[in-house]
Amino acid sequence: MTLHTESASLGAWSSLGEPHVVLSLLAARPDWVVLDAQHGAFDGSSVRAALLASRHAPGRVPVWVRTPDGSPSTLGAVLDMGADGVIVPMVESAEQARAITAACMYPPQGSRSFGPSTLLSGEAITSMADANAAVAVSLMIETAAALEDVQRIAATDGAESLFVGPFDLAASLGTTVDALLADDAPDAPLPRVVEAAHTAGLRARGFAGGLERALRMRELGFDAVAGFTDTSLIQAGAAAAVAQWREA
Ligand code: 3PY
Ligand code: MG
Repeated sequence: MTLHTESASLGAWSSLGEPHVVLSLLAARPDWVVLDAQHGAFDGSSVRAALLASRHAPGRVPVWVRTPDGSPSTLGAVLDMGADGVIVPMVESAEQARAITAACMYPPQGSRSFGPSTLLSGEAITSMADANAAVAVSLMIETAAALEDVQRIAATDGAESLFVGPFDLAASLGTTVDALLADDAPDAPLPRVVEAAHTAGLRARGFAGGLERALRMRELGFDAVAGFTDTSLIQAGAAAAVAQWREA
């Protein structure tokens, strides 16, 4: 069964915490890029530097941040730095999801505190409503509890997408990523998340971290997949060079 449309987008995932690496990824013109501040090396200063650098890259694409948590202070700080979107890990309930989107939106939609520091990046906030409309909030579904509540989580006002973390989800369900990806029964975990997102009018996004898994996720109906990471590209390139040297 092939559900994907040609419009499914491909994202790059950066863990290394280095603006130059982000610019190298952007040079390949992916559809979007994620800076990983949960498990990657990005901290406040490297997120700020990478966001500023990426604004001046040719062919600007959205740059998102996967935050370490969903606290209002973390989300507000990253959005003030000019992130186009946030990917929030370990969302397990609709209540948690509502608190996250509220923290990302200025009143009346939410309770984000106003900080005009995106002026530093040369982009003034024209109005709070425009700023709210420009922010994309993606809620990570990566535990058995999140899967149980996935329809209510998807119905959260202000969410742009659900974002599957297959590695944590497989661990939480006591299975493997390969088994998760192989299962396309309508009530299987990944089709359930895709269906819940689409029914609520959200995008289904996810982490693949490799092209083969990314293509499979596209087949399963995902609209947007992070298909490669800076670390895996370096590891693959280094391994190929070493192998070529030893075989020659
Ligand atoms: C997961 O697969 O759990 C992720 O969070 C990907 O980074
Ligand atoms: Mg995870």
